[in-house]
Amino acid sequence: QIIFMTAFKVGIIGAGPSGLAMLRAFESEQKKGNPIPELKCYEKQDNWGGMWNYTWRTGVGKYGEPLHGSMYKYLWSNGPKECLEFADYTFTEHFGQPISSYPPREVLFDYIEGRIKQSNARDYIQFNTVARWVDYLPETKQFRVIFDNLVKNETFEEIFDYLVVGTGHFSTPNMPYFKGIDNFPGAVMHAHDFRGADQFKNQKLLLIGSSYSAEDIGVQCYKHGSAGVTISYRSNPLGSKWPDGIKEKPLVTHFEGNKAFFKDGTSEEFDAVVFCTGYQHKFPFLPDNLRLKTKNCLYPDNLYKGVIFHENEKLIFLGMQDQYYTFNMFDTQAWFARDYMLGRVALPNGQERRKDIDKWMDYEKRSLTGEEHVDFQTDYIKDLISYTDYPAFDLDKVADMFKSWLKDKEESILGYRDKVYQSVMDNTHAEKHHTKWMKEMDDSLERYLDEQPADEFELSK
Ligand code: FAD
Ligand code: NA7
Repeated sequence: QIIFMTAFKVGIIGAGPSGLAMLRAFESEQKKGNPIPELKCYEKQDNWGGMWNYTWRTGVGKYGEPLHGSMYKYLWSNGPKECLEFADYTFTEHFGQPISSYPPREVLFDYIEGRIKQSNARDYIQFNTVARWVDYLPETKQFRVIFDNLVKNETFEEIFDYLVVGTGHFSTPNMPYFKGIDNFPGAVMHAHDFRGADQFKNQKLLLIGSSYSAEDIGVQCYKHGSAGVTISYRSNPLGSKWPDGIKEKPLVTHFEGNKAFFKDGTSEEFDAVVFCTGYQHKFPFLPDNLRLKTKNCLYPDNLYKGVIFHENEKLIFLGMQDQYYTFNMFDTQAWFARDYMLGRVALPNGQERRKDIDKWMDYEKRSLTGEEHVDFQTDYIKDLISYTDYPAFDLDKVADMFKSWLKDKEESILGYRDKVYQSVMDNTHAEKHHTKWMKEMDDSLERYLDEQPADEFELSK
């Protein structure tokens, strides 16, 4: 087979779901017999999958690099899988049978890997290689990127015409200071370093923050036997119907020894503190003028269509938004970026791009509730899809599923993962998991695909 290359070179940093979506987008073009550019992808971990590639390590990796992973043992999808399903590779195609709507991490990793393994994408990826620094060369309109091959301990550089950054933004902790925390006698960590609930068994736990990490770490620790969980919020409580053993309090004001004091004047003793205070968008390899500067939101400033950097249109960012949609949103972004690089999507002038960005940012400002946020991201994806040939799917139905998911969580924060949904990609009805989520203590792929309920499984061991 003759593979035609267009005469330009694309560098991709990161082989998580976003970077892999970029490779897949080009691959689907190549399969049609169309020319694609020369591609190179660099990944600092020793495998693909990004966040879904679990690591037991904390702090730094084997080669002394800041560790990327923030996922933990017993992590189960916190949204229905039907909302993140790839349009060109369904769960049923991968597993050959219906599975439940909230699979554990290893199962989702297997699914991500299943799609990419069908292609020769691995040949384009250099693992254990970290992007150190990027320079833009205005004379040639190219990027010079300096990398370190961590295994060989060697530095090298590459030149690219387009640079795609897919390095994620849930890795570098945002870690505020609270007076007295310096002398707290127990464990103090950020959610990024949380590797599972086991170590907090029989402990009284304080979680600071009131978003996804606090909600899930709180519920996980409750499930796996913590003595009590208190969630401390800055703006709004999560407001779930908590079981005895989980409660919410306003923000911590300070600590004295193992005692935390709260804004409502109460105080309580704790064994451990986990900061669930979110993450920073961090790009230590990008110079100031190429760096995306944003907090976690649905439409970061300076990204045309959420992907093309406003100050330099040869720089592309994928997956930088806060996420309701995940894998299929990264796909639609990658397909858009591909068609833009191939010259099929015309880029409006700077003023028009600014106007478009402002329009979306205004829309985000007007979106206040969870349901409105879902509608926002649905409309964003609809807009992106309209430019490309990414397989169309019923986004309104996916939005409805997200809204039901929000209600399911409201009704039962411990039981929402037992609900099942229907795929909009191939109409498969998910099957209820053999064991209720609260009783399922084993999150392995092997156990997940086993047919027996928890009690029988225990007996057969
Ligand atoms: P990442 O998955 O973060 O991948 C980025 C990749 O870039 C990594 O492999 C990293 O090693 C690499 N990289 C970074 N810097 C460099 C560098 N300088 N040089 C080379 N490589 C580099 N989403 C869901 O859909 N469902 C969930 O249930 C869910 N749960 C989550 C739970 C947690 C605790 C976290 C943190 C996230 C969760 N997410 C969930 C969101 C998750 O981030 C996305 O699903 C997805 O992994 C984002 O893909 P990405 O490729 O953009 O980023
Ligand atoms: P998020 O969703 O960005 O939320 C961060 C939370 O941290 C949010 O509740 C913030 O409160 C809170 N925060 C931030 N700074 C502070 C300070 N200084 N004091 C108290 N509270 C603070 O991050 P998550 O980690 O929960 O979720 C990220 C992803 O990980 C997500 O996709 C999941 O699937 C997993 P605020 O509400 O702004 O007052």
